[in-house]
Amino acid sequence: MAEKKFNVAVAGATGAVGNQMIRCLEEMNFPVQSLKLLASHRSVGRTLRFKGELVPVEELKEDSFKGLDIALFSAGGGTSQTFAPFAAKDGCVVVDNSSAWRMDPEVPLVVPEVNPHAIAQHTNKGIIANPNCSTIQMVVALSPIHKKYGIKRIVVSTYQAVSGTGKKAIDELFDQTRAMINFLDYQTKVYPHRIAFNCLPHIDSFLDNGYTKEEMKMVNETRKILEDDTIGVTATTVRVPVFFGHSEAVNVETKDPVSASEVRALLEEAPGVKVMDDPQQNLYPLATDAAGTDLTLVGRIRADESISNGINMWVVSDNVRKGAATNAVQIAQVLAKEYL
Ligand code: NAP
Ligand code: 3JN
Repeated sequence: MAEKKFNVAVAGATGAVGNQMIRCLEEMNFPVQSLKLLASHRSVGRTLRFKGELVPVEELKEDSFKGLDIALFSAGGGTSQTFAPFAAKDGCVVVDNSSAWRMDPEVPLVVPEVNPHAIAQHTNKGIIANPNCSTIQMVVALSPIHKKYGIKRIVVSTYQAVSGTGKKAIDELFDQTRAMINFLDYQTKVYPHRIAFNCLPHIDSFLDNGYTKEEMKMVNETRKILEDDTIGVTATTVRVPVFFGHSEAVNVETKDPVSASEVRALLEEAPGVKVMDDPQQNLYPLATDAAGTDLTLVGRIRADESISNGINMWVVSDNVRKGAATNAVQIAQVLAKEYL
């Protein structure tokens, strides 16, 4: 029987994530019947390439989704909040990359390696949420440990690349770096401080509890995806002058005892994970190893000697690929194969 094909839209197609979504649909050979590219009115007149063809960018409108099966959204939370319901009303299932729907109890929040079964709940609102990039790579590495040993508490610090903030931030790091090494004045437009040769302990806006929204996304999304509200999670999220690839220092306390070698063996077999852990040979994951790949790289696995059941590890992934576009297309693959 011929493979079923789907009418697909990418909303936010001209952005850093949307562009990568188009590349992922192509690379992952998603069965696309037709592709509609949507962005703001500013991008009308532009074309983007898909499978060798130039596709025009259209303005995202309420009636953009008629006759479509799946829409991948990455045009910001406000845009998703407004337009995802119009897509769903027209029978087009939305895979949304923003935070707009993630914590809605009726909307599944999915990492295919961890909780693919949740995709069945797409029928509730016609929307499936893609988690935050920092959450995705962490739960890919921690879910096998949680399933086998039970996780009591997670303490995470992130080192996040500027591509997480989009196209303008990539340009800002580039421009500031070039200006500084040439002893020229630099401009600060995207971040509140210089990002070149600096680390900013500030991602997204600050909340009343002293944490940033990014930090609280990691807390709440991790519990929802691992389906366990008893897990204690605390996060410090930091922007670093790296273009692609988020790194994370993750400390976990498990319910049952587990050794570093048991964690290493478990992660060697885990879906979507590559263990790179031979410190004597200077082997540990780097952002430059992750960039351009779809794997979550784990290394520096060692016992936390300050507590009984503690493990430390270093977790790295490409934030624009597995942290956003690849995860969204993987969700769409399961949706298309098993539910549509
Ligand atoms: P970006 O490079 O700035 O691109 C933004 C995209 O949204 C562009 O295509 C832009 O179109 C479009 N857009 C903005 N306002 C719009 C409107 N009113 N109607 C239609 N399209 C509109 O940003 P990005 O890095 O790709 O991120 C986009 C969104 O993806 C973020 O806001 C966030 O919600 C989500 N995201 C998620 C993760 C994650 O962790 N999973 C990571 C990064 C981003 P124009 O070019 O026409 O302006
Ligand atoms: O900063 C990063 O590294 C990830 C950024 C994610 C992001 C950026 C703007 C808006 C998000 C997100 O996915 O949580 C959002 C948002 O939709 O809230």
